[in-house]
Amino acid sequence: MPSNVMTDRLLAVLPETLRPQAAQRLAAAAPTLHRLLAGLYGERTDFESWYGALMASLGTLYAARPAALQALDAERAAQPDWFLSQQMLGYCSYVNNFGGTLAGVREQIPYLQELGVRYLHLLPFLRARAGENDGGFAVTSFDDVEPALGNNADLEALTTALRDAGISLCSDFILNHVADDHVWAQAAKAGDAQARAMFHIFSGRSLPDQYEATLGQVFPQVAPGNFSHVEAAGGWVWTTFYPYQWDLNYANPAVFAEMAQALLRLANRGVEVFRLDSTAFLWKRLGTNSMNQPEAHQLLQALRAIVDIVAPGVLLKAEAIVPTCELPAYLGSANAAECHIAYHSSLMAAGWVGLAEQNTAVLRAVIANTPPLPPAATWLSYVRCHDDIGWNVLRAEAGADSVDSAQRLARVARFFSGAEGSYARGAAFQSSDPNAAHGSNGMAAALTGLQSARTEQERELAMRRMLLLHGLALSFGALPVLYMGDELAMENDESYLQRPQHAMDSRWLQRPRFDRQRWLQRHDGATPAGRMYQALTALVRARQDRAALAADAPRSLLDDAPASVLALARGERFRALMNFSASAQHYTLAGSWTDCLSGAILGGTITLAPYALHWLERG
Ligand code: OTU
Repeated sequence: MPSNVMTDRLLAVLPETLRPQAAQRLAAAAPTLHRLLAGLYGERTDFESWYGALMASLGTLYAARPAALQALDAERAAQPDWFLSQQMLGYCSYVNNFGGTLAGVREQIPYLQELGVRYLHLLPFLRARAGENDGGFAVTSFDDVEPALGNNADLEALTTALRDAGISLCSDFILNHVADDHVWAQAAKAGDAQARAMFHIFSGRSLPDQYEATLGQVFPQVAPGNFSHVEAAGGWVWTTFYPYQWDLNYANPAVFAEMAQALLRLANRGVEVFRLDSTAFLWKRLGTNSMNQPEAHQLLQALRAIVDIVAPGVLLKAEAIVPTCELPAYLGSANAAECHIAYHSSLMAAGWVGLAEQNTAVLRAVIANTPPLPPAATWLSYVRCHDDIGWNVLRAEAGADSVDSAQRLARVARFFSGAEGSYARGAAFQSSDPNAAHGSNGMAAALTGLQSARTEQERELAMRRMLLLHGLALSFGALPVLYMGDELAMENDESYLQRPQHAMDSRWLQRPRFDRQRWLQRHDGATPAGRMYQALTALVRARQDRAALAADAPRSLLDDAPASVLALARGERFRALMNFSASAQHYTLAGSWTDCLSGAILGGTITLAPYALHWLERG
């Protein structure tokens, strides 16, 4: 059947007024969508009728899109690079920790505005599995808010209020797996064949064993292996993460169609950005680690084409915690656009390596391996997030010059666990072997030594380390996202050890409740909270009016700095100098430069104090 007959199925459900615009979007994106889906599922005899039904369901969701969101779509279609501005700043938190409920988060909007936030990522707030649920990453229903946090009306009220305040709401969309009490999993356990086909279920160990031979492990200690025996399902279920998180089977087109529609229903409630969780794992292939497979990219590109047709104001953000060389593909290829934003976890982790080693070699290697991006796409830069800092993404960069990268990264992990007199107060994640590197946990204030500081000098150095990493995230050329609590220098939260369902997962160390006391102190420079808040907001403001710091403005790594200093040029007129060393370093500037933060005029050979951050502007 020719594909214009198919697109007619979408147009047929739309009111007359929306048809010309829809026809335009279809002309631009439907051929790509059809090609991608035919590549994935075209061998099925029922492919064309399945595709036609998908088109009709997309039409229904298009017609249901509220007028205010249609207007946003039009605005953003006219300016597709809107999120690359240096005015963009993100903030990330759990709903319960930040505002108690979705309604409580609404009350925090003035604070977000004060900070200069334009993008709010709320960690999973959809109905999650009862009991253990990996912080909400085990979703029971994509169509309901977690009752403890509110309901769909609260969600819509929040997205509306945020939009009015110029803040886009980002929601996790956990597309790799569902909770074992999602209706599909329940029906699969009850023996429903269609539901079983939504998952990877094996009756015996033969195939799971063959897959395991080349698979990695995300939680080797608390959830070893990638398959869980489920009596009711009559076999082994693929569970990359916790045993109660069942991986979806995207080789089944029904999974793709259902998930795409679930995403659009949330978009119609006003979610503007989707953090696509665990994107690397969507496609399984025997004999590989089943990560970053070409089909995973085709699925994401198909999702992008659907968003471009139905809700082009929406952004997709890839969460793929993978080596640097695998990252660019998540932002698209010459053939098709993919996500708009991708986490740069190598850059994040390399910043911490820089602190531990007082050397920027790994950071420089990561930056050298970071290619220029396609238009209207960018990295997400960050200092911390709710997960561990995963070290293994740096295996390639840490192994340059025949250094043993595993040993090197294990040393870094030990450093952040506080070994050998280090100032850091973190915890190793998922590894009891001190010679293995997996990840490290802890709030930024704990990892930079603020939490352990006893003297004013120690506090000062720790503050500088915090600002150094934030300065990198804010000047790199990306969409920077602050992690709730870091702006107030909040410390580790050990209370998870008292909660049996969390005690074995030390990522909870960096998931504290918003500290009202520190918030009240934020304008008092005599407190650690106020000192951090003032210094950080000064950086944010300095960034806001400098176009050289826009995500897509040119960036180059300068090679004229000492090994412990990272020198970034943003065009001809802007330099960021970052000293990762505990000792003063020298750097020679040609011409005269103004320090954007202190106003000082600098030139010639300058001295960079320990852990100093300078943003310099020519003239
Ligand atoms: C994501 O992360 C989430 O950010 C985690 O909070 C979830 O536990 C997980 O998915 C399952 O939903 O590799 O690319 O700390 O980096 O679990 C996906 C390890 C991931 C995380 C890892 C992860």
